[in-house]
Amino acid sequence: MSNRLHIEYLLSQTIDQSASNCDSLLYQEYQELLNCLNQLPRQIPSKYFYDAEGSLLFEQICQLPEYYLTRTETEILENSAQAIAQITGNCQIVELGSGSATKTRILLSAYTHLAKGQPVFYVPIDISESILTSSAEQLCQQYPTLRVHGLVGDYEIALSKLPPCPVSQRLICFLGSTLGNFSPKQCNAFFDRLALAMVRHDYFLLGVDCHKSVEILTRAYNDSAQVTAQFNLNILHHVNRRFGMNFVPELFRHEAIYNSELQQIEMYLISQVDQTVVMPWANQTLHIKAGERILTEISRKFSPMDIKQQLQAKGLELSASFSDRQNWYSLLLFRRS
Ligand code: SAH
Ligand code: AVI
Repeated sequence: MSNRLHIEYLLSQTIDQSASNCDSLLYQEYQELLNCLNQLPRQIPSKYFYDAEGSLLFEQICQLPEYYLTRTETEILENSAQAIAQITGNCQIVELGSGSATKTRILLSAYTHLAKGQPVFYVPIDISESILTSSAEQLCQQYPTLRVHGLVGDYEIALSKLPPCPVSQRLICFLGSTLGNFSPKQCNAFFDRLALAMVRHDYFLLGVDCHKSVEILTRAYNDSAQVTAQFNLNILHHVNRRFGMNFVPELFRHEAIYNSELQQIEMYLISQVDQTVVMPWANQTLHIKAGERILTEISRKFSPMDIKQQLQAKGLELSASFSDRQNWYSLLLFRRS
């Protein structure tokens, strides 16, 4: 199996606090976090949800009755994977934020079937090393013709460092409505990077959560088993460990609200007391007041037509779109012209 599985690291995995490490990605991340925490409202980038524990909690979220996104996208993929493979033909499949790649298996089954015993090339990219390596190993076992080249790191960086494409085109997948975690400005910058990474006739498969009632949306992010609350609080454990900070997660509570003006779920951690948090490498102390909120995630909801127009402006044409019966979720296939 080892010659079919290769894992590459784009991020420094060790925490080096020395001044000589100022140029490292980790130090840049620390500066970014410091800037975010000093904004109003204070923020923590949502990529820090995903340490090993956070990835497991996200897997639990995907099973929750209130979190309709995963099962709806799964249903759409089951109904459309063969058609997608037929449209694109054999491709190198690149997946941004692949996670456990559970839904991706539906696509991989369609592509391995199409390839009739020839190798299928899969490039999963994820910031969470544990989930990426375990899913890559499982996939190699499940699909004997699969060649996996995993990239551990930020998918925005990875887009400019993709391994060579051994077949005539790429299919870049971005599932799970992870796009919704970008602000409109970040989304626009991401589309620019994406278009730059693609060559003529490459494909882009995007899964997005659509507008729907506020009740359904707020329930999905405030589940009765409190798994989303644990997921949200885990971000503090992760930044403590990663950057030597001393947040006390027990002094915060989870809240998710729908902002109807911006059409997005906003997830916050609300401080229950006045407290101070030390940012050791910057020699800075944060004074967080009781009731003050830290924004940990936005989850935007979309109209497929808006996305179509935005990507058209970047040179990507809509080839096909798939939805569920209630139009709660959309799977959009684009081609670079
Ligand atoms: N695609 C899967 C997982 C979605 S959860 C699904 O649809 O179920 C979002 C995934 O993106 C997580 O696995 C997380 O670790 C990863 N992720 C989040 N921010 C990232 C970043 N900046 N770079 C790379 N991966 C990221
Ligand atoms: C990964 N991302 C698309 C999820 C979402 O729905 O925004 C993360 C999540 N946050 C809370 N629940 C799930």
